[in-house]
Amino acid sequence: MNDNKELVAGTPKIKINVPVPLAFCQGCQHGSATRVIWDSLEDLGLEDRIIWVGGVTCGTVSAFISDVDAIGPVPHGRAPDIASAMRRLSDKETIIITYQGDGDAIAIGTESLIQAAARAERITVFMVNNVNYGTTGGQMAPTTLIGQKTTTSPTGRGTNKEGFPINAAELVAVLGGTAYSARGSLTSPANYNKTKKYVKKALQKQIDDIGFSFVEILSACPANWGMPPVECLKWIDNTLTKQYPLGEFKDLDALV
Ligand SMILES: Cc1ncc(C[n+]2csc(CCOP(=O)(O)OP(=O)(O)O)c2C)c(N)n1
Ligand code: SF4
Repeated sequence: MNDNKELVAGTPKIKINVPVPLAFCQGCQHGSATRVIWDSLEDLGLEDRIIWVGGVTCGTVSAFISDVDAIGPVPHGRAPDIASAMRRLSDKETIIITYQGDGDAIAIGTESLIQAAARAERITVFMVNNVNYGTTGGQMAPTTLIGQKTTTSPTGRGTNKEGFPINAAELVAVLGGTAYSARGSLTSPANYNKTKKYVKKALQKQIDDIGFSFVEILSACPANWGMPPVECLKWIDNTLTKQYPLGEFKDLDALV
């Protein structure tokens, strides 16, 4: 390449290398959520130093479609526990991440997530929040919006019996062991790039040995939301972000 030219695009190093079609529904954003993490790993030169712990989610498949070292699906909700054990058994050069759904991370796995953050485990948890249990047919999750219809809240989530949504990124941010917490979306190139910035910062906290890091990624689930993919993106921008605002909730250079 001519020395005066800067490479602004190219073939990704981490590629999908399975000879079978992927299992995602049309317009599902697990693919984009995976890619924003892969992009960030490549930018930081981490693709050969990572272990990807796949939680139980439609996105579990992301763990196995590239050459990135991965295990999973691990028992439902327990990815932070497995990742913590790996952290303690690995050298510092190894980067340990989990890729989880919202049901995995903040329903069945709440205890594992919160305790890993409180212990300041040097791991990075990515929680892909599509406000329902996608894999099993669109049941209500702790993240489901008030009034949102799901297969187990057919008239809309009420607050009397079903309670209130959980904002994981804000919740994790208040824990002493958390060095970084943020929430991004993937509804536009600008939002993809912002989310990528959050993902890279979260990984950097682990590289710098500062503490636990967490990124929640809002993600469309057209099949269970009953909307065409483009409507899903608008719904995320106009409705979902009212309950789940985008941005950074904690960014520490050292734990206090
Ligand atoms: C112990 C246990 N309970 C229940 C299940 C069934 N199960 C599989 S995936 C899933 C929900 C996953 O939802 P979420 O984490 O939100 O990810 P999504 O599929 O929406 O990406 C459930 C309940 C299971 N696999 N293991
Ligand atoms: S059910 Fe939802 S989360 Fe699962 S693959 Fe389909 S669109 Fe994606």
